[in-house]
Amino acid sequence: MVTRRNFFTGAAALVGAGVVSRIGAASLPEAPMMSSAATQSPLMPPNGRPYNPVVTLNGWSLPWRMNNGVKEFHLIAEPVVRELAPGMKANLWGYNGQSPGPTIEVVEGDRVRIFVTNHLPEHTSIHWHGQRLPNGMDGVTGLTQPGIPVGKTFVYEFIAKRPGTFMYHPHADEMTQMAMGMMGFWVTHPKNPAFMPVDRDFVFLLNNYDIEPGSFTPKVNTMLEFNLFTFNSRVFPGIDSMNVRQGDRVRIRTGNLTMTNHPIHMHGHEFEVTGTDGGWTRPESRWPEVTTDIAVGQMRAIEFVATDPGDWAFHCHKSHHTMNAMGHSVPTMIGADHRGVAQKINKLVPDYMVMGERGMADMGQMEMPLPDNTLPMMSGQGPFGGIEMGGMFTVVKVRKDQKPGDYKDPGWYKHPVGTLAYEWKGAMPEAKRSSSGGGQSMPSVAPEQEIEMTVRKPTGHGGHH
Ligand SMILES: [Cu+2]
Repeated sequence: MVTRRNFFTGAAALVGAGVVSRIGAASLPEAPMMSSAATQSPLMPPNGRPYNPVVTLNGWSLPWRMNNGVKEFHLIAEPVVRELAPGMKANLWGYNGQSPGPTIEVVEGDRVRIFVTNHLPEHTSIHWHGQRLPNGMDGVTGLTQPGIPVGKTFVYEFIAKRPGTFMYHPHADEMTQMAMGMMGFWVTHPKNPAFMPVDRDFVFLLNNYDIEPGSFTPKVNTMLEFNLFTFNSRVFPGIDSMNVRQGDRVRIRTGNLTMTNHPIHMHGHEFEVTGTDGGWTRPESRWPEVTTDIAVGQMRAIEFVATDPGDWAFHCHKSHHTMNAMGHSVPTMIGADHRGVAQKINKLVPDYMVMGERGMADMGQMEMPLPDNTLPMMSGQGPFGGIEMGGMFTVVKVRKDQKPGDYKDPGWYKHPVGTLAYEWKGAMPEAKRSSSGGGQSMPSVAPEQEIEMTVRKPTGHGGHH
């Protein structure tokens, strides 16, 4: 899926010759491009010091070249089309063909040189979030450098001093550029590969978009009312599962570049926060959790031993963040009796559908026609029916027979006999209810009673109610 773009045939005329000669390179390193949004196999280091590579969820790691002992990377900031899930594409800005950009993996002590070519319609820069580096390499437009002009290439060079978990993003017109998806992951591996070893090491970024159903480009001025909450610019059911072998020690690293915090929750296992963007946590500072809240701008590395086979949900615990674009502004109808009402409304609004009188679950298979480029609010089929989730949701699949180094989806879990919730088919005991006289029970309303209600045709988006 990686294609290579030769700079002497493509954008050579755009490259500032002065920049290249200043660092003495004969040419720019080639810039590999990615055409797929699928999770790519880990990039085994072909040269340099050895390390245990990470796996980027629905992403990839950027190949490099060695030039006199310096690891050279080439990022191209450019408009991209990102598939958010099958059925929905978005016009985003990113790097080397995708958004987020590729993960950069280096080893503690590496001298790193990153060429950044700007193919966006406005200036940009890259800030290397969390890194120890010379101040002039910090990438803050106006403060430590001028913005990289359209068509130009800048060079960042520093020694990756501290091992750990980092990210990169522009520090130039940030509101627009981050709302459009400009971001990427960075891992500096320890020079001793035996330091805090794990069997699987997954990375991804949390991001959010406001894309009107039927349109393709995020609204960049949105401050709070986002309608798509993503892991690495994918929404469920478009997010790959994280597939591990029973007994594996698993690390999952996440960074938050949305506009709100996300309590990330894992089923079936306890984990510990072993690292932040500030470094590894001291072992005596850790405690067990099943949910960890990640604030805006923070990164967290969590670790657990995958002891229990199964398909374990892994998701943000804010319930609106496990929904997709449609439906956030549908009025609540639970408990309202619609009989007769829909027919009356249909005379005025022919395509009106009554939704939600028994809850919202049937919206997973909502039959209201969707605009062309959007997703139902809750979807994804599991072995037992609709999963009724969207957004920031995926599954950690723990399997006895998942081979080391194999990241392929093993399919749905087959539950051993006697380990599955089942329907009770025996006699039902008489329910004992306390009689009224105090308490907060709601008076019941007979269906034939008049209920006054206002009805609004659901719109795609327009705020929460
Ligand atoms: Cu969330």
